[in-house]
Amino acid sequence: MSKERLQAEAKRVLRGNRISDYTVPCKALYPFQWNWDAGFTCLGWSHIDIDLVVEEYRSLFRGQWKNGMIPHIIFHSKQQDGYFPNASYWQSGALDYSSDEVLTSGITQPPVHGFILEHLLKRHGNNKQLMMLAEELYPAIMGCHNQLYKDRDPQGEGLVYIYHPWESGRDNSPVWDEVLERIKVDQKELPHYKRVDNLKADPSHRPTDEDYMKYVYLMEIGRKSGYQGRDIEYNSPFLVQDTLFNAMLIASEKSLVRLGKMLGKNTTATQERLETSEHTYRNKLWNDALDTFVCYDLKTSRQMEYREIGGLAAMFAEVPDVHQSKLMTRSIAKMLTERAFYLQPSFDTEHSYFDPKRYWKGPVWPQMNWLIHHGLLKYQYIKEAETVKEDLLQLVSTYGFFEYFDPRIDMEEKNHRGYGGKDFSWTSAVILDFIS
Ligand code: 9WN
Repeated sequence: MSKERLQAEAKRVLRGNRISDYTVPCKALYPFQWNWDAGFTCLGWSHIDIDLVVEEYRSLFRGQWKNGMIPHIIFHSKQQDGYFPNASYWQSGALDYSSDEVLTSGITQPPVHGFILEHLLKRHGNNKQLMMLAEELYPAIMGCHNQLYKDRDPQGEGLVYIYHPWESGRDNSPVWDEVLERIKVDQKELPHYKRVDNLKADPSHRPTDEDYMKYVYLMEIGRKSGYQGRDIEYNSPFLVQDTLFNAMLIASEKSLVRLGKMLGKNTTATQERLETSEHTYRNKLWNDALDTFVCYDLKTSRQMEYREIGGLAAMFAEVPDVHQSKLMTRSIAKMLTERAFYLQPSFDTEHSYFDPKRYWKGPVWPQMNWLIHHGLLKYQYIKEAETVKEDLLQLVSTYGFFEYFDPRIDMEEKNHRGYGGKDFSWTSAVILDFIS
């Protein structure tokens, strides 16, 4: 497909997913506004009409809680029968620190908005409307970061925890398996629920029923604790310092410092907090045997030793020192040269848990590879960054705007390698950002 055609198709997909003043990730599968999806989606809208970026962000921040949290789903639509878990399951509307304006879920997602805003400003030459948006959102994004550090960093280390796999953005990555295995739960102890995700996408690609039951169990812990505070720390068996989540937070904090300076704000406290975060991330999460950053299980006080896409995202936040970045890029470059796989798959392709079709257990995700591309550029790995970008353009132009893709270059079913939701917003958005 020519670049012009690809661009036109990407715009068609985005417009098709727009519902009044917000965008759904994919109509069939995810019919509301998702937190980090909205950020990536704005990358695409910015190449169509800046007004739509402003609207998208205003819709998202209507869902921000008074305590600062930006929930992972904003339920703008009242029609919720086709989705589980919907707003009546989360029951967060009654909390006096949730949003007064719109119903939401009770957990969050990787905090991408600081760096997305800065990227948009750079991309569009400090466009006046975007500057005004940055000024408007700066306190709200700062409020979100403040809440994370206050509520989720009990030892004041500069790393925040997540307490649900959905907060990581990589829902059923094999990284979470060992924690999930420790959870013993009987379906009868949980409120009645019925999954719908596996009716709308190929169930063999989706999380198993057993895993899903544990997701519901962890949601229950959040619900019973009002989704905040020390109860979660005591009661949740899942308490993880996630590589991706913290990398996104650090990258957004760095952007807030630079934006803050442009907007005439005092950035001293943020800079100090950043120093601690970077130092802890670089030391506590680095794994010498794997040459990458790994997540940390706060319940067992152990690293979770897997090579996967979350650790690589640290480059986007410019956390690795030069030595670490060399070691990390060596494995990225090896993979790109051997050409057995497209771009960066979500999980270690040599590990027995690697599954090229099942959700976050191996496939290639477009928005993750946008992060990898920019991470490589930040360390001057220009050739590798270009390969990642060209691979993504090729995958999407050949197979369509899917949620995620089979990473194997050599596979039998060559005509079909796009999985999950079709006509996906962040896929079209990162394509637009790459080629516009
Ligand atoms: C649960 C919307 C979201 C993404 C996540 C992705 C998937 C939902 C699900 O879809 O999560 O939030 O049902 O699996 O894992 O990263 O934000 O696109």
